[in-house]
Amino acid sequence: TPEKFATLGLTYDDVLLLPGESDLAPDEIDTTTRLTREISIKVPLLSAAMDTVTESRMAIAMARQGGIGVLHRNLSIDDQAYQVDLVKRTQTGIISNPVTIGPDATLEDLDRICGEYRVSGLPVVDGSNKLIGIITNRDLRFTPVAEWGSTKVDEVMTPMPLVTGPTGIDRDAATALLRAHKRERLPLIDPDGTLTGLITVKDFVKGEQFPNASYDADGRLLVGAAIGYFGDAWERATRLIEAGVDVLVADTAHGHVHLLLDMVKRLKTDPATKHVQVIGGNVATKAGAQAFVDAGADAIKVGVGPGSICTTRVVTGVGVPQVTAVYEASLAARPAGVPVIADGGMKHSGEIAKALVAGADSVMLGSLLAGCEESPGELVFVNGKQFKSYRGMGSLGAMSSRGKKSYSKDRYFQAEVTSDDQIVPEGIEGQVAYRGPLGAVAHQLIGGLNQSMFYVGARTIGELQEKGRFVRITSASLKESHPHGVQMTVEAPNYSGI
Ligand code: RVP
Repeated sequence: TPEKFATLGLTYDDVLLLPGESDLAPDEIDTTTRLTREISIKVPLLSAAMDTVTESRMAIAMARQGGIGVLHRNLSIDDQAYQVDLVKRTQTGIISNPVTIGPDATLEDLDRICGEYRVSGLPVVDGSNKLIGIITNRDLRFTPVAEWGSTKVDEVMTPMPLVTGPTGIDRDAATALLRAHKRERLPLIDPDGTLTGLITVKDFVKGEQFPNASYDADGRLLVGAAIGYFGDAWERATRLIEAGVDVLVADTAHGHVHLLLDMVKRLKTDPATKHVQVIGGNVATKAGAQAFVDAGADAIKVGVGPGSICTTRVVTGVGVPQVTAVYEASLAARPAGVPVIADGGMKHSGEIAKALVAGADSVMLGSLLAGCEESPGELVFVNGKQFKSYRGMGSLGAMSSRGKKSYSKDRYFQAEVTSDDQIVPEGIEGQVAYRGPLGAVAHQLIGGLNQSMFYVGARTIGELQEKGRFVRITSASLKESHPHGVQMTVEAPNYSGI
């Protein structure tokens, strides 16, 4: 019989990385990593599939920084597919499928669509998608708001002929045209006048501002989306694929479950779905990881209970300390060439390198990103300080049917209930300090990782994984690691004290 007690479980605070011989210059360090079997990203960070962390705004921001966002699934299939669509249409060199408006729409419609997609102007097309004009926010300015509901787009748009480019134009030619005509937008058309794309100056410039951005083969931002495995899960998966999702993420608290493994197998064999990358999870053992390797998953997500808002280990007594869990999973995943994602339990940047050395290829973050400008939810003021709400997907609030329908209960094996007292939560609801835009937060996280790599003497993530060695520490050492004996007077941008 197998032994009753597994090895001692270790987590981030139980270990430190040993410094190693290093002859690196800062610009030599490369954090590019494998997200899945087929997708690489330049920054090994994912934002969590949680309704207080990742909707389209966060996903866009994450991809621009070089990571990827995983859209949560606590919303209808339509809404989630729409979020995928928002990301896929955003900030690319050439928008191959631009949002458009018809001539009979009102300025009110225009204003709403521009707000939803965060764009400042739209090509105007007729019923057969022929370009007939262009309309921007500027055109709105000369019409009083009171008249927006009754004014039609074709009354104020700039009609054809416009400066346009041919479908398939290259970057240099497009830049030259925009420059020569001092235009901000260049619609692309076929010889018969059908709109096929749009280039905006803003996107061209942004491309330069975000040198690490994660793009698909068509130059669109990468995006992931969470799926379950009960009920309409298959429909959700196929609709997300239609909307252009790059990575489907099996989003469950316990992934070592036959129904889910069967779903991954089906996704990876069905001709309609097998081109999309599928991340399986969550697991915390070698056997769990092996099951996903066997099912054909393109990456495996690890973490049972480490999350900051998670009470699974307390409520159920089940879990594996995260460093051990990642290490164990990697024992099955690494030989099969399947990347590992360490999900949950990160409090500071230092844990990213620890996770990678333990065997992960990237990490998923919840609490560290929930305080960003781009996460869903309003800012709240408490005693003059700014916070944003952050809750577990297994919390009462997220699983409750009060107010909005909960779509993600099956993450925690909870059936439909008629009242909230039938729910057994595995997470809590809370708030985290407001941290400003993701750009600044990511800068600290990536900067911290770069420093880790310098200390270890690793030029690449592969070298970090190979060279990195741990020293196990005591609780006295942990105290020594944190600032001690000093009252902090200034808040550091990368240190929370907890
Ligand atoms: P953290 O980064 O420590 O805040 O953890 C985020 C992770 O916690 C998520 O990616 C998810 O795996 C897990 N989670 C989300 N909800 C809950 C819960 O309610 N227990 N746990």
